[in-house]
Amino acid sequence: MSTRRKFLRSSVAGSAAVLSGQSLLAMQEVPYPVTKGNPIVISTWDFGKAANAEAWKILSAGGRALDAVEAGVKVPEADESNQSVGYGGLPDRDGRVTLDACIMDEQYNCGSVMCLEHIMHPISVARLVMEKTPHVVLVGDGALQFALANGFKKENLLTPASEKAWKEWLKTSKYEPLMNIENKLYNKENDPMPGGINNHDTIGLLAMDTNGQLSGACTTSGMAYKLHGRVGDSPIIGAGLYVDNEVGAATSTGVGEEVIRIVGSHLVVELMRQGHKPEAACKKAVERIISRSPEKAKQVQVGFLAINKKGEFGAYALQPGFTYAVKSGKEETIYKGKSIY
Ligand code: SD4
Repeated sequence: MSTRRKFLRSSVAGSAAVLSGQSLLAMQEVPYPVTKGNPIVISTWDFGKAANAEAWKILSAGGRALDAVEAGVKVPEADESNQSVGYGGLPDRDGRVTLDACIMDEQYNCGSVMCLEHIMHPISVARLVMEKTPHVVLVGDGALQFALANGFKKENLLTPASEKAWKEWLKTSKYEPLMNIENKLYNKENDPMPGGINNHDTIGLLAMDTNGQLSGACTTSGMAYKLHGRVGDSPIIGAGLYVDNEVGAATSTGVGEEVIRIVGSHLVVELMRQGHKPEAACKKAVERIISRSPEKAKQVQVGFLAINKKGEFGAYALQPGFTYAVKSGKEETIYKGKSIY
């Protein structure tokens, strides 16, 4: 199209926008052009690298972002050395491994399971909730019953290493979630929760496929040694994960209670809708946590990770120590997230 014709088209669209609400909506798409043909996957923490690699197999073959995010997070779910997600996850204070996961696609469909026991891949159960039921969330026994009815195998997810860590913790039963804070608040010698809590991470993974479609997944064993039945932000749509295919997607990690209070991931997406770049949107969400819980915010870790429709990404955390992994046609990188403190 000639420059002149392009100019005419945009000025017609511009004047129409003043007149009609519908055109105004169309105009809103301008800051978020779809980057077709440039798939990308981003995920929380260093171990996101292996998850990204799995997701990338699907994305680079032209597959759907939804399939990529599910395949990606299944890697840490099945990794017994990862004590914060799926199999091998640290148990609650009663010694039970209870898992939380959710998934969201490019059409605002979403599914979630909370406090699910005995199932290696809660993310796949969450996807089935989304695709095969009229519901969004299944919890506890109901989620397990649904999983078993759909062919999932009942397994023991408590590994000897996690059981040992839990028994060690039982000696003091002290619950102080100072997660992944890479500063004076934490050192191994005075670890209040020995046995892995300070390496306790959730995986939130966001992907854009070759068609420019976004999806996300988030899965965790939650806070180690939590009260039985406690659910964090991770499986809560809007808190631990949100995908708005018009604007972008966001996910979170850290102390879920603080994220739930501000509906963090949805907030990040709405801030991107208002024009903020992903990193700035994540920073503003972190600042919101500080403004809501100023004292608590100094003690705990929360990190947000986001991507917009241009494929731009960014992150921000309360404390130093938050990392995230990125894989695209251009790079395979682990970034250090910036932090307020
Ligand atoms: C939760 N947000 O259950 C999760 C835990 C987590 O890094 O992300 N840990 O609150």
